[in-house]
Amino acid sequence: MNKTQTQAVKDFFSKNNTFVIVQADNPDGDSLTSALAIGRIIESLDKTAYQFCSVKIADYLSYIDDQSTVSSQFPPDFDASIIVDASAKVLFENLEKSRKFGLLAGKPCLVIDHHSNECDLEFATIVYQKTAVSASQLVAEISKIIGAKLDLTTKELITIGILSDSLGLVSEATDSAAVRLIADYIDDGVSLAKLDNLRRETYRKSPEIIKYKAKLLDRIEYWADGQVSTVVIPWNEIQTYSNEYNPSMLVIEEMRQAIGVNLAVAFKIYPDRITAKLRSNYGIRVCDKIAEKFGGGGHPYASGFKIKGRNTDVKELTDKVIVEYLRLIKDD
Ligand SMILES: [Mn+2]
Repeated sequence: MNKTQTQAVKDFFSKNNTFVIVQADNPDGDSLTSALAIGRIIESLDKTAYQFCSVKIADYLSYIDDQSTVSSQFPPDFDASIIVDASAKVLFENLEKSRKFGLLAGKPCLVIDHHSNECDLEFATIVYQKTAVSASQLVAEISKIIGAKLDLTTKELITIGILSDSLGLVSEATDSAAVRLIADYIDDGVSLAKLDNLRRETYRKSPEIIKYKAKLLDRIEYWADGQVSTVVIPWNEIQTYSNEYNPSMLVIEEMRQAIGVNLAVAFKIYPDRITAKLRSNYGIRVCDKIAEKFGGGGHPYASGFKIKGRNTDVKELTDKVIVEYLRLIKDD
């Protein structure tokens, strides 16, 4: 951040009074906590923050405080918008479809993101995009820039966001700044044990979901001499189970754990699209590159993409992903 950008961030918060905070169509823990944290910061400045997300926040995030403020209705009026944890247009399809992009376009818009893609939201007026393990960490940086004081709940939210995107401070993108920030927050009263306990409570699954997990595990397939594992989740299962638990998240970590596996991919088949979630093991930095090849994005060890249309054959898609994977590890 150079001086001009820092000043632009300060002006953005001082000159506007009513903000809409926007999450992408696939909100995760970090997206939710960064949105809620920046919302609380705005309110601490005696200004108004509306929370918008086009989809319902998943049940597995229900332990995160404050989320009842997130609405799928766009506020009638606002001065400026803030987009958190995303900067790629493809992640805002619902917003685009409902023509809400037009409402954002005429006004100042701050993007806060830690993904590696270049921001293609052409209406963004300030792009605060940096390498960091989570967007929540960048929210903490912004609070420093504008001199806002954070209360305990806001610090807890930021901590949850960092822990969630860094998989508990062990992902490769976890830097000392993230650890230091959390250390400071612990001094200020944040309890990691309390936050982890809350998270674990909501991770408990119903017996039906455990049974379904067994089915998914049974359907895992192995390719490329066991280096790539895939699972396919059809639409009827998405409909039945998604509300309680994201089917891919139910098995993808276990898929990655199998001996010999470098890359795990979970495909979900929707009526009008196929989505893929990718996870790779330490040292196999391929996920972002594979996802980008198919129009998606993410991080070296975790990414996703989406293919629109009804006619994509998942087996053909699997083959293409494997070809790309083999090409990338050969290049390495
Ligand atoms: Mn994130």
